[in-house]
Amino acid sequence: MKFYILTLFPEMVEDGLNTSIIGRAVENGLIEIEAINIRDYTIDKHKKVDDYPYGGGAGMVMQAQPVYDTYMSIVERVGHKIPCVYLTPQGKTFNQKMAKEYSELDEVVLLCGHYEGIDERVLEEIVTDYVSIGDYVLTGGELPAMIMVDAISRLVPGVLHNDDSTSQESFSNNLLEYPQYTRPEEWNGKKVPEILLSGNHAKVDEWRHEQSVLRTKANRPDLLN
Ligand code: 6GU
Repeated sequence: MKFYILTLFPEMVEDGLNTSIIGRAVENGLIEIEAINIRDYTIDKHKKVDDYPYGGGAGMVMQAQPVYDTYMSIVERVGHKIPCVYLTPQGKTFNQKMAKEYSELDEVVLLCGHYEGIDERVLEEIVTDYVSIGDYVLTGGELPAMIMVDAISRLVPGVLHNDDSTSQESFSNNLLEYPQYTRPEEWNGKKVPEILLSGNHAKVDEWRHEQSVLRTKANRPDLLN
């Protein structure tokens, strides 16, 4: 799967995604991440990419031309249009189901806005999906784009060594995950729950499911119908 990230801060995205599991997935060729600087496509002689909002108001708005030309440079290079996600607090809230759906695409463009947003006319031309990562406001779409890349990439086959580890995890069955323990058996006066040492897999599964339900009731009752 290939991610094209359109941003004014490509190094932020590159630096944030070159580590750990995602960095290894890139090295192994399972995913590809190309951060493209929108400023490289402005035709303004001072490399300007934003201007004052028509109608007045605070802040600056990113202009249509550089954003459009950045997206079209990809379309021309690959020879076809690619789904384009605009990261915005006004979008649909990102969740595990959406991550799974995006992980089945071959290519996606993630468009990161900054300042007070992007000229609506170019959004109408190129954007296919509007996505938010939650009900709070960030200074730009870069962190949300990185979050999407992480959540999507780990569902691409081969990225996690244990392909089964995503089917049991939080949200995939509308339950939060059960607690985990590792050695030592006793730490700080606290013992690992006895059942986990029993070797009885049916009992362990039953206990874990109970714990998942208890956690979900306590922390995320909205997930239980
Ligand atoms: Cl996608 N962008 C910005 N700027 N703020 C956000 C967001 C996105 N999602 C939640 N807050």
